Amino acid sequence: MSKKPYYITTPIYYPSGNPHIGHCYTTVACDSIARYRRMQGYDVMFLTGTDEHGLKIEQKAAEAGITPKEYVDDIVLNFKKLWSFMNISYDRYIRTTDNYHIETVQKIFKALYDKGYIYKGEYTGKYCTPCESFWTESQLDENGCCPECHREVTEAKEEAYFLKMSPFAERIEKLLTETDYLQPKTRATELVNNFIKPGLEDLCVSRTTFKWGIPVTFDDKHVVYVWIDALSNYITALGFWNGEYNDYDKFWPADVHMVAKDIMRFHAIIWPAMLMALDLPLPKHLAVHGWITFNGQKMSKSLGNVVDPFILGERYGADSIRYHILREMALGADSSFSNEIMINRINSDLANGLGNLVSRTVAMVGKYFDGTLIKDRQEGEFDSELKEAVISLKAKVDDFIDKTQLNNALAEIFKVVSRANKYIDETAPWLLAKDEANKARLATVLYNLLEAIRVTTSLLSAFMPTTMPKVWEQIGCTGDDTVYENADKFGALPADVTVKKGEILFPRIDVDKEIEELNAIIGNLAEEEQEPEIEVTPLADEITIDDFAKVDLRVALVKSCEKVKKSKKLLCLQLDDGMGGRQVVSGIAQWYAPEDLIGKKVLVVANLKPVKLCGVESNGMICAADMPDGSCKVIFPDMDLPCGAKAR
Ligand code: ME8
Repeated sequence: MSKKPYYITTPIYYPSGNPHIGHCYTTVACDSIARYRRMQGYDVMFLTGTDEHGLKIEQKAAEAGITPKEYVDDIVLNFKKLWSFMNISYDRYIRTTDNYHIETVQKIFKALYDKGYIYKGEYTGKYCTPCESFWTESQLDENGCCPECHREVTEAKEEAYFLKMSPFAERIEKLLTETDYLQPKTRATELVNNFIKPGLEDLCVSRTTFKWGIPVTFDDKHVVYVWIDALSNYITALGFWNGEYNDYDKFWPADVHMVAKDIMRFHAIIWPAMLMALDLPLPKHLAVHGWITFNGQKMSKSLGNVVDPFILGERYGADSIRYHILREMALGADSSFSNEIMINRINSDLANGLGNLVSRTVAMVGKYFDGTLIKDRQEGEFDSELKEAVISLKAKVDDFIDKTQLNNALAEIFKVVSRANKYIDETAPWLLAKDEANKARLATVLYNLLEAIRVTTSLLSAFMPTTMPKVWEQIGCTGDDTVYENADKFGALPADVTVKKGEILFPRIDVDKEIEELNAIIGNLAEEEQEPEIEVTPLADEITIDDFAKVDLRVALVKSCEKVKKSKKLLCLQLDDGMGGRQVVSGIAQWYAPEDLIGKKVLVVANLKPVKLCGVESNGMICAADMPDGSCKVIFPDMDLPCGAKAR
């Protein structure tokens, strides 16, 4: 039977500077999904690459005194080196300077012109060179600068070709609001309100002010706008209108394009419009994630606050970095990067959680059975609970993979890891070992643990592909027993399995020492991360514990969130508070967009008397910390805390 095709893509990155942790997130997330789909039996095409044209690259190359191609060749090598270091299993790598891509983009541009969707006009507008984006006056930030990178924009005027957008406005609005193309769907409102409702403006799709781009074949003063060039990669890389590959019919439309929110507009509006104009099927899903931020700003090349994944990977192993960034980022929200949080997570989840589970179990099989379990069995207390958690795990992970919620998939797996560690404490094998009469029970307990390890690591192997095979070697997996088909079965390992003690999987890190060393390496980067010095406000009057007990603080999940109409400051949040839900209005709209909060857990003052703010009822208050610059930061509790949990 032929396998079902599955096509997943990362954005193609600008090689205008070396890759950083932000780029790693999308690539590692796509890689994990690609690996998971392969385990599920799909025929996967996982595409990544580099977007190598544009003014920014032309300028950087000129500064370096080399040609743009020489400049990008060098950086592309670093991207490829990083992907190999991070164990990224891409099936194809596209460079937009590849000849087949260039020729196909020229054909696409000409076809759109011939169909009457591209026409010649004149462009005047604000242009941000670092972002290569034109902005309308109303899109600029409060200082009249680029809304993305907040740098100065310049007035630009040029003869240009335009892509008609209005013929597609209605279909695009429906695509965003009535289908599940965009994930998370909550972002659709923002796009529809900001770009479609005010009237979709025609898009300027050619440039005459620089040369480093794909020439328009029928008007050689012009080069094709980088975004038309770049977006086309998703089909040119399959062989669409070129002879380089022959995979278009098999893999198009794509199952998932994954991107961060900065380039959502291009993928949610412009790319569908291009495809509609070409009469081609639309991709099935666009998964949009937030940014990895550093001191509250998007980590990016142009802001110069890059964290080097090579340095981190070499110290902790690529799998630990993969795990940390995937576990931290909730789809739709930003995730702030901190070395300290990363190290603590590696220690708690990987060293103490999974690593400890494996080493304790393998050591006990070694100590009590000389490495090979006996076949005798005796079921006992706690077994069925552990088995149930193990057997039901695969379906939960499948579901989260389908929803591209990788952090939740990992959380589910690590719940079972914790359950298994708890099972060791509950069954106390070291006590069982004291009496020969308990041999069968002891063998059963250890076998159950090995099975829990087998299943969790089978599923984890998509996320941490380097380390899991090392675990399998230790727990005596022979091959077939770790396959995905066996991940919802208990009992795949032979009853008399033989284990093999191996290296420590995730050595515990000394946090203080490590932070000190990282500070020395990353210098000012890490220093910036230190807590800002703030003028501490004087303490309020003393209260008694009884006074404090009157405040009922609860953990709640933000299920949805929107701006309160006619208010610049207020957001209205719908919370799952474990008590049937509640609506809270919060004055944090200046600092948070709704999608920064959706899916996150917050602390809410739950017994506050209801009030109406701007006519909207508020039942409680979201806890936030005051910042020295007058802004506010919401306090996000650990995602593992259950909704409704009382905080003290
Ligand atoms: O936009 N956090 O390329 P790019 C999370 N060439 N993800 C981040 C990130 C961060 N701090 N920084 C970058 C381009 N990314 C275009 C794309 S596609 C047809 C053309 C990731 O190098 C994220 O996926 O600026 C974001 O969408 C992408 O890198 C932008 O990379």
